This record gives sequence, C-alpha cells and structure tokens, in this order.
Amino acid sequence: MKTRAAVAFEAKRPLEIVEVDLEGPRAGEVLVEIRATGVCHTDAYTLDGLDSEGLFPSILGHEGAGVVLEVGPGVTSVRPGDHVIPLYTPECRQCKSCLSRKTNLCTAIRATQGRGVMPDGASRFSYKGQAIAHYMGCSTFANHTVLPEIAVAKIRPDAPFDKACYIGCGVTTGVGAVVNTAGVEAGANVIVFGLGGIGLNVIQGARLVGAGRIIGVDINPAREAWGQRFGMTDFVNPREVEGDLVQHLVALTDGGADYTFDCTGNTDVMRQALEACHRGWGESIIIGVAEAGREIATRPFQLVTGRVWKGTAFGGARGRTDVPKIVDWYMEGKIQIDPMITHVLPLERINEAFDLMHAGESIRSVVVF
Ligand code: NAD
Ligand code: AHE
Ligand code: ZN
Repeated sequence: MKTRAAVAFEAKRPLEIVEVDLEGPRAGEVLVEIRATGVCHTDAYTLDGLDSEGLFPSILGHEGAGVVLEVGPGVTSVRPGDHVIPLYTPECRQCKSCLSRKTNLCTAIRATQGRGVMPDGASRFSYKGQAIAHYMGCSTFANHTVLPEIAVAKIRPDAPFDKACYIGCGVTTGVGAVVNTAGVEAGANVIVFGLGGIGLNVIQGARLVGAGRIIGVDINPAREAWGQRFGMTDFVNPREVEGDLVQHLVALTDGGADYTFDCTGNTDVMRQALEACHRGWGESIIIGVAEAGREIATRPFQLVTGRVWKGTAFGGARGRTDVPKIVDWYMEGKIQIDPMITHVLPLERINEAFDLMHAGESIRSVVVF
C-alpha cells in the first residue's frame, strides 16, 4: 500500500512529506493506522545526527497511537479495530529479560530494531524502490506502519488518540521513572533537572506518590510556571545561582535530595544530579539521552559514600502490561496530559514541531493525521 510519511532523508535536514510504499504485515505482525504522534526530543537527537544508531533515510517517530487495520498469520492478542500504542520497548514475555522480572528491556527484537528493520531482517517501507529504515521499531511519523505484535499495547477505545499518543513515550517515561525505577516514597525530596516533555511528567509522578519537596531546575525561566502547574514546590534557574549549583541544591535539601532525575541529556547536568543526592542513600536516575561519544564522570567517592547512579528506559514500564494502566490513570484524571500538549499540527507542518522544541516554546507537539 501507499502511505504518507515524513521521511528523514539525511541528518540535519528537514523531514520531507512524501508518499512511501508499505508492505503488509507478515507472520506475528500488525498493520496500524497511526492517528496521532508526539515529537520527542529523542527524535530531534536522531535527526540532528547525534544518535550512534541513527540511520538515514528513515521514518522517525516513536510516540504514537492508532488503530489496527490488519493482522498477519499467528497474531492472537490484537485484531482489526483495536486501538493501540506502539512500543519501542516491546514485551514478549518469553525472553531472558522479560522472564527475569528484573527489567523492562525485552531483548526479543532489540538487535533488528537497532538496525532499522523488522525481526525478519527486512524493512517494510520503501521510496522509489529504495528501502527506508524503521525507527525504534515504531516509525510513527507515517500514517501507517507495521509492527511486531509484541510491540503494541492494546488500549481502551475511548482514550483520545491525540492525547494517548504521549503515553507512548513521554508520560510513561517520566511517571514510570518515579514509580517503577526510583520507587519514590511519600515525603521524599526530589530534584528534577530539565522541565520539558519528560521532566514535567517526573514532577507529576512525584506529586502522585506524595513526594515532599519537588525542586525543578531549568535554564529556561518560562519553565518555572510550567513546573508549578504539575506540583513543583521550588524552582532553581542555574543561571541565576551565585556560586556552585550543587552546593546550592544540597543546602536547599538539608544535605541533598533523596532522588534526582536528569531529563536534559547533558552529561555535565547528569553529574550535578548525582552530586546533589544525599550522602548515604540518595539515588540519581538518568533519563536523558546523551549525544554519541559523551561520557559521564564523577569522583568514585560520591558512590563510596552511598549515592546510587541508575538509568531508566521507558520509565521501567512493561509496555503491554503497564501502558493500558497508564491510559486508565489518564482517563480517570489521576494524571494530566492535555495541558502539556502545547501544539497540535498536521503532518505537513511537522518540521515546526522541531523548531518549537529547539526554541524552548513547546512542551509537547502532537502531529495528527
Ligand atoms: P525537552 O526539549 O522537552 O526538554 C528538555 C529540557 O531541559 C528543557 O526544558 C530545557 O530548557 C532543559 N535544559 C536543557 N539544558 C539544561 C541545563 N543545562 N540545565 C537545566 N535544564 C536544561 O526534551 P524531552 O522531550 O523532555 O526529553 C528530555 C531528554 O530525555 C532527552 O535527552 C530525551 O532524548 C530523553 N528521553 C529519554 C527517554 C528514556 O526512555 N530514557 C525517553 C524519552 C526522552
Ligand atoms: N540509540 C541511542 C540510545 C537511545 C536511547 O537510550 N533510547 C531510549 C529511549 S529514548 C525515548 O525517547 C531507550 O529505550 N533505550 C534502551 C534501548 O534499548 O535503546 C544510542 O545511544 O545508541
Ligand atoms: Zn521519546
């Protein structure tokens, strides 16, 4: 079939809206009509050529929601008409990782996903006879995409696509980092570095679990009001702090935070986040994705004295199990999504979503088909 897609033909070049060819689902696969997709900073990072796994040409996008149109042989868990969210972290429930119960990082199809192809080693997308790579196993910047059955979460049909799509990455990542990865307790003090599409969800997750002080740190002063809307109790703009930022945060939290979260992708900020943790028990969770070649550093003494450095992907969520529950939380009013979606654009204007993000003007842009 033919479908409309925003194709990344080259790094650092705007996406081009073209009609691409898409092969139908093979065994264990589903064809999904994407109705809406968010634009996450990770899409921008790959488009900017900063992703060591970045492939071109490719169809980016990993934060979508849509409807199953067709299923391949052997598919049993979804059928045509089902509403689904594509999962860049699938859940096969059979691999060593899924069975370990220690991680959400299913390994069933990670190798082919990283090479931009389906599990059989081939792409389903092409343009003028040339293969186009899938992205993070999702490629939601296309009106139709093919996904392995294990990489779709079936969701309730009354959830609006233009909001539910954000649960495909940002909401689940931020809220899940608090609930699943850190396990923040009621009353704990939390510092969130970077109050964008992910960081604000960390803040609302911290409020959800009853955290004590929730301190937001951002170089964009406009983010103070945003943080307050979702439960932030204090705001720190590093550019307005006299002296050392870490010392300032440690003083503010009576010796350091119980939990800190990096939602910037900046490795210098990751170090600050670790060192702003309380001696003896503070845990710092890396969410941000750093540019290829960057490394983190700290004095080992920071860990010897009890601080813990962790990371999280997709908020530690097991997609097919947890995503439908997060959709329920949204539909029941336990978490907010609508106010964070600052811009809604047609596919033809998708490049504006990247401009708005880089200018610090959007929290989340959603593209509707
Ligand atoms: P965003 O652009 O919406 O937000 C980033 C925020 O960080 C902005 O508010 C910006 O002003 C702030 N910031 C930048 N530099 C800063 C600094 N030095 N100090 C303090 N604040 C600073 O991006 P996003 O969509 O929220 O994504 C955030 C990061 O999380 C990205 O690196 C993205 O790739 C990553 N991410 C990771 C996962 C995961 O599963 N681990 C999932 C989604 C996104
Ligand atoms: N391709 C990058 C890694 C990018 C990365 O860490 N991605 C996160 C999700 S970001 C969503 O916005 C993730 O899920 N990581 C686990 C995994 O298996 O990719 C690189 O550095 O090569
Ligand atoms: Zn993302």
